[in-house]
Amino acid sequence: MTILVTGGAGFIGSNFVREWIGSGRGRVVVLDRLTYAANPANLEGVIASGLCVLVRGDIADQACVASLLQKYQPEAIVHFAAESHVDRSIHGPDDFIQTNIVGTYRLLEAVRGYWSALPSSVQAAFRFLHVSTDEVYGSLAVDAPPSTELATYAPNSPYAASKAASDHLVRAWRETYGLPVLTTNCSNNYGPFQHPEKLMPLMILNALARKPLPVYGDGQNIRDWLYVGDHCEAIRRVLAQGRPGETYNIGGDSEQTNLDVVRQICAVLDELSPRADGRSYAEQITFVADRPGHDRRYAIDARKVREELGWAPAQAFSSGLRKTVGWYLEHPEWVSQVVNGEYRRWSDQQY
Ligand code: NAD
Ligand code: TDX
Repeated sequence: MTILVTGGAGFIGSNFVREWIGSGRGRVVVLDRLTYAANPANLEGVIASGLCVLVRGDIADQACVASLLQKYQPEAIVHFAAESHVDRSIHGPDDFIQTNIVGTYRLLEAVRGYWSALPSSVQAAFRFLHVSTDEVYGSLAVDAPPSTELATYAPNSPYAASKAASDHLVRAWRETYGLPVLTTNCSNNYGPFQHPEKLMPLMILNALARKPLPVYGDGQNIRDWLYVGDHCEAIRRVLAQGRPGETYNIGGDSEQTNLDVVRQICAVLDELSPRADGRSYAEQITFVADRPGHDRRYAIDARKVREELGWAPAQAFSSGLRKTVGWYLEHPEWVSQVVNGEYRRWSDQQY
């Protein structure tokens, strides 16, 4: 089976591609614009295997996407490509509107042209899986039930609004043109290869560099955490067995305040890489100004994917966190590649 993966050189996409090829499922064509968030090194091993082709290109370039589809004839698309960082969307929404909304629209149009010309037997089996986020549902009160697939959309950041718009476009291409789409809305991912602008790697790397650990506001905002490998497994299940036109919520059943997450990271680091002075990394925790429009709580009700597709997270939060901290400790060369250049300029402006 050949699949096209957009955004496959980023965090979740590259984890997905490595696992897809590692488990012998077939060939992958990665379409990625290689923005600051991408690292082609994430795919080195799989490209060497000959089973993965990396094409540098923009999902908003409809002609480029159309020619790739003609050339490689994929049986499915898994759409990860996006601008993904909420803080960046607050400082500059343009790229978010362009990639997440216009890009998804252009991609859908290219895919619609390709799909509608396929022989009917191939057409019936074709799938377009759109990877989205729990942030589209907006902020939940601490005692509110977790969001189901029927929750009202109430995005609060430019990032969340752009992802919500892309979800609506995907839905419309099903209802209007019959494209066999699937959408997944997932909670916060963590694990290897995540860009150091995101909470967990940022805290790990700042701790080791003896920099402040900047906790926004009072640190009581709640996120639901899912190990990236569990998210990838859920996507594989939805792709194989999901019902076209349906949305599946994916969550880790692991709600934590940000402050608790940061304290747990410090505790693991204290054990695996103790400070020379014997003091705890937790001393570096610093409360800083809150993120504008900072959603208080996200929580996902993932009963549908559990009951229909038999998926459940396999990785407990405590062991997943330990594995993740260990990975960053063992991969300083990856970190230095990513932390140089564009990311460095951005983080210098921020902190
Ligand atoms: P990421 O920022 O690590 O990677 C995004 C990738 O998309 C990068 O490789 C980048 O180069 C590529 N890209 C950006 N613009 C592009 C364009 N115009 N054309 C082609 N490629 C482009 O993001 P991630 O954390 O891996 O997230 C992947 C997807 O999953 C996103 O759609 C995101 O909204 C969604 N998601 C992420 C999380 C999370 O916690 N990280 C949770 C739920 C959903
Ligand atoms: O330095 C920080 N300090 C801090 O307190 C950073 C970077 C974050 N935070 C807080 C903000 C959030 O409440 O930690 C929480 C997690 O922040 P991020 O890692 O930026 O993730 P979040 O905003 O929750 O969004 C993530 O999950 C959903 C991904 O970046 C999105 O792409 C995904 O859709």
